Amino acid sequence: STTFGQLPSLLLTSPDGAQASITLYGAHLISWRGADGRERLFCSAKSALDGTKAIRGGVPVIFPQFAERGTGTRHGFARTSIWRVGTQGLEDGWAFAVFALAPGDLSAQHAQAWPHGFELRLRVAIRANELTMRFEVRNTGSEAFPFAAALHTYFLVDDIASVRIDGMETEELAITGKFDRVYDRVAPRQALVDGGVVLTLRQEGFTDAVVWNPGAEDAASLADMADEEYRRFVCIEPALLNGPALQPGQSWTGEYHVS
Ligand code: TA6
Repeated sequence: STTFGQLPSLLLTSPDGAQASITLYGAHLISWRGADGRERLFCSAKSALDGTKAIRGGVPVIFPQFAERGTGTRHGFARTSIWRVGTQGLEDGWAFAVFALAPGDLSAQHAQAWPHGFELRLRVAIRANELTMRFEVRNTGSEAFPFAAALHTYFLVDDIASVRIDGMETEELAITGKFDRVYDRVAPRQALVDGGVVLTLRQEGFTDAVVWNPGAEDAASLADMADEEYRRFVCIEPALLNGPALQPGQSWTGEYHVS
C-alpha cells in the first residue's frame, strides 16, 4: 500500500505490467495504466486528495443515489466513505483487489440518513490493456431498499473536440459543448474513439449510462477543476438509475469492462 496525495491507497500490478491505484477513500480507482504504459483516467490537478471532498477524476463509485435524484447526499456516500480492503492477489494473469463497505464503516450522519442493512463490494481487476470493475450490492437487512449506482468514469482524452462515442445513440456521438445526458436502457457495448485510440466499453447489470462533460462554462464554476481541463476528459458512466428495490437477502451485481 502507498498514498495518493494524502490518501492511503493500494497499488495493483499485473505480471504483464498493467498498473492501477485505488484509494480506500471511496474505493476510488484514480489511475489505470495498461501494459502499454498509457494512463487512461483523468484526475484534476485541483482535486482534493485529503479526504475532505470527493476526488475529481478517476472512477467515483456512486451509491445509493445518483446526482440529486433523491433526498440524500449528492451522488451518495460511497465516494466519500472509507472502504475496507478484502482479498487481493493474482488470478489467471489478472491482478485484483476487493473493497468492502457496510453501515459500520459510515459516518454517523450517513448511517442515520440511510438506515439500511447493506454490504457493498467492489472488485477491481487489471491485465494487459483490460480493466474489469465488478460492483455488488447486498441487502443484509430485513426491509427492501431502492438504490441507484454508477461508476462515474473520467476517461482521459487527448482533445474532447475529437472524441466520438459509438453505441450510445443511433448515430455517432460528438461533444461540442456542455453535455450532460442520461441514457435509459443502453446497448451493453460502446466504443470511445479518441484520435487513434479506441476503447471498448462493456457493461452488464448496469442497464443505463450517463455521458458528461462540463464544457468551458460549467468547468469555470467547478472549484476543483482547472479552466482548460474539461478538454481532457469525458465521463462515460455505466449506471443503474431505476432498478427495482433490492429485497432482503438479495444482491445485485453490475460489471464494467474496458479494453
Ligand atoms: O454524471 C453527471 C453528473 O451528475 C453531472 O450532472 C455533473 O454535475 C457530474 O455528475 C459531477 O458531479 P459532482 O457532484 O462530482 O460535481
